[in-house]
Amino acid sequence: MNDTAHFIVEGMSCGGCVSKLKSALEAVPGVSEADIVLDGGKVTVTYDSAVLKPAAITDTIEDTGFDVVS
Ligand SMILES: [Cu+2]
Repeated sequence: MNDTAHFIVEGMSCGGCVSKLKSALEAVPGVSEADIVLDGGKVTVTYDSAVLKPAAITDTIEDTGFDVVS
């Protein structure tokens, strides 16, 4: 079932960071879409909760080099 998770992420400074994180998130099995707003570091991820836990999304964000604030 599709679920949506919201994160505030620090460390993105330009469009390159946004596309890097978007591609990393959308490459995770179970993630269907990642919407990222650079201003404020707002990240919204649509994912299948039967496949993936939100903690795995947090790990992906941190592994890509950014900090999850909340
Ligand atoms: Cu950048």
